[in-house]
Amino acid sequence: MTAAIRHDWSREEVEHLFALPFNDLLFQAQTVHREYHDPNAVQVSTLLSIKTGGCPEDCAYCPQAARYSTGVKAEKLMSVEAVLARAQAAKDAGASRFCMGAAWRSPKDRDVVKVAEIVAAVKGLGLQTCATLGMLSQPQADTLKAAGLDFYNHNLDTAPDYYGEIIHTREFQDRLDTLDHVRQAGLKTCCGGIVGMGESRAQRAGLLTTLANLPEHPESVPINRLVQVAGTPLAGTEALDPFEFVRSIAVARIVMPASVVRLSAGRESMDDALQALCFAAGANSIFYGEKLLTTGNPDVEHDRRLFQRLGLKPMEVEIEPGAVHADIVERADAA
Ligand code: SAM
Ligand code: DTB
Ligand code: SF4
Repeated sequence: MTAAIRHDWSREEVEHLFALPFNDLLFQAQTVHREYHDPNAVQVSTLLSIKTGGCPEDCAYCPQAARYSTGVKAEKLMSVEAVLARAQAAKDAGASRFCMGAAWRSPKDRDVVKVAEIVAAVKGLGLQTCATLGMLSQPQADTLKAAGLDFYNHNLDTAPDYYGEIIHTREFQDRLDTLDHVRQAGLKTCCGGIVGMGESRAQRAGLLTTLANLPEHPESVPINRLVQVAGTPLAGTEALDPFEFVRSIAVARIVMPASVVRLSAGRESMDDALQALCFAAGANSIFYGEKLLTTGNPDVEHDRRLFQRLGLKPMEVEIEPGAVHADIVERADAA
């Protein structure tokens, strides 16, 4: 019987999944994975920080918050031409989605106009587009959709009852509101969180329960393992047991069967065996390319070799046509 798409998970049920013997949990996750996905296909996204650092927020994990001394220099929004060159390189290297991140609490309307131009141009290269720009109003989400944006990434980050330990400059409800605007605009959602921030297992279950009980499961669910960056309040947090990370992936797979679950930040410090376990637990997406936003990621040669050794192939994705304006195409040609 195919696993149902449910939105009524209780935290106790999800905690029970976390507590299963490891092999039983992986078997269940792998079974669900095969019902909904090709188990050997992995979606490949490349990230680019299009506006780095200087962020007014206080997210305790983040190297881009202006208030922490992390060595990240604040930069202005990149030009369309500069972003296009990076997007083309990502496409040439084999990525099917290009994800653009900006260190904003929320963009100004004039920023959204500029990002919309960037999105339309990247879309014109024949890539899926994703942006993560902070909180969005409904009209801002609508503008990005009209420009050809496919996905918007906005994470819940952690369980509602741990959120106050991590971020004080905006509320959990603000995140739910942005996700609502994104869905209303007809964008696909990319929404997940971070584990290894000192939360309890029950709180990891709380994060995944909240994600699974959203009005619609996010199409893409990034599970990040905290990248500890010196200067952030979370630097020095006790490292999460690697098997607990695999369990988090497996539980995400089980509670959101049709979603693409991304083995997201943190891969640089994982060996190949741990990553293979994550794929076996139901992860079917990665960030590909030497850099995430400001921190490192495995190099592409290593990932190609890993795919080869595991018999994995890049997931074929549908690129929906975008609204491409002639002047943007001209710029792309010139870049
Ligand atoms: N400023 C926007 C926002 O916060 O919504 C967009 C960019 S922000 C860097 C995107 C996401 O990256 C965060 O929500 C968080 O989940 C993830 N992230 C940031 N720093 C991280 C770290 N050190 N380790 C793991 N994930 C991290
Ligand atoms: C997500 O869930 N993880 C990505 C992406 N969405 C934007 C970001 C990871 C950032 C890791 C820290 C850095 O490189 O700055
Ligand atoms: Fe700013 Fe986003 Fe980093 Fe929070 S996660 S400090 S909002 S860039």
